[in-house]
Amino acid sequence: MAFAPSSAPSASSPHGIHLPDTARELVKILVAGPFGVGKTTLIDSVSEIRPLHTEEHLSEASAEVDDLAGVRDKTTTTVAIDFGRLSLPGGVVLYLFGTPGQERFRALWDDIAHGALGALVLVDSRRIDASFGVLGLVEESGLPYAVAFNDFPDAPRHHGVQELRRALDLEPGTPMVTCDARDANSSIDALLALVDHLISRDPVEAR
Ligand SMILES: Nc1nc2c(ncn2[C@@H]2O[C@H](COP(=O)(O)OP(=O)(O)OP(=O)(O)O)[C@@H](O)[C@H]2O)c(=O)[nH]1
Ligand SMILES: [Mg+2]
Repeated sequence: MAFAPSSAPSASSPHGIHLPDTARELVKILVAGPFGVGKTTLIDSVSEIRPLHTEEHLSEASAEVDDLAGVRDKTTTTVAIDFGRLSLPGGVVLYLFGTPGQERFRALWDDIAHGALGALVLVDSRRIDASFGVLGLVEESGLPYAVAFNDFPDAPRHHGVQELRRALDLEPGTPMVTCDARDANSSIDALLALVDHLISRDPVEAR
C-alpha cells in the first residue's frame, strides 16, 4: 500500500490541533541526523500543529565542538527534542520526534527512541561522514529507517546513487531519497518513503 502525498500542511492547517476523526494508526517516527542537517526544519515544514522546539543559542564554547561547516548562519541548536504531527491520507498519523544532532546528547537517545517504529535519517552530502554516528545508533536500536539526502545548494553534484549508498553502507532494501527540508511536499515525500518501507516490512501490523 502506498500513500499519495498530501498537500502541504502548516501550523495554520485546517487540521488544527485536533486529531482528524479518520485517524486510526498513531505512529512514532524519529527524525534523526547529525548537527545542522535540517531535522528541525523538516519537522517545521510538515507539522500540522505548532511544532515543539527546544532550541538554544549556539555559544562560543559550543563553536569549538559543533562543526559549522556548511551551516555558517546557524545560530541555534536543538538540545532535547523537536516534536510535530502529520496526518497522512488513509488514517495514519505520524508523531515526529526530532533528535538532537550532537554526540554529547547520546544519553537521550534511548528515551527518545522508545516506542518508535522507524527513523528518517537526514544526511548532508557535503559531510557524509558526520552521519555515521547517527546511522550506527539507529542500526543498534534495530529501527527500520530511510535515508534522506538534504539538498544544500553547494552540495557536490557528482555523487551517483550507488556511490552514496556505498558510502553509507546501506542495505539494498533501505530507501534513499533526496529532499529539501524547507519544502513541505519534499519532506512529506521523504516521510512517505519511510512509511512505505515500514509497511512493506510489516504489512499485517500496518493494516
Ligand atoms: N538549502 C537548504 N538548507 C536547509 C535545508 N534544511 C535545513 N536547511 C538550513 O540548514 C540550517 C540548519 O537547519 P536545522 O533544521 O536547524 O538543523 P538541525 O538538524 O535541526 O540542527 P541541530 O538541531 O542543531 O542538530 C538552517 O539554516 C536551515 O534553514 C535544506 O534542505 N536545504
Ligand atoms: Mg534541530
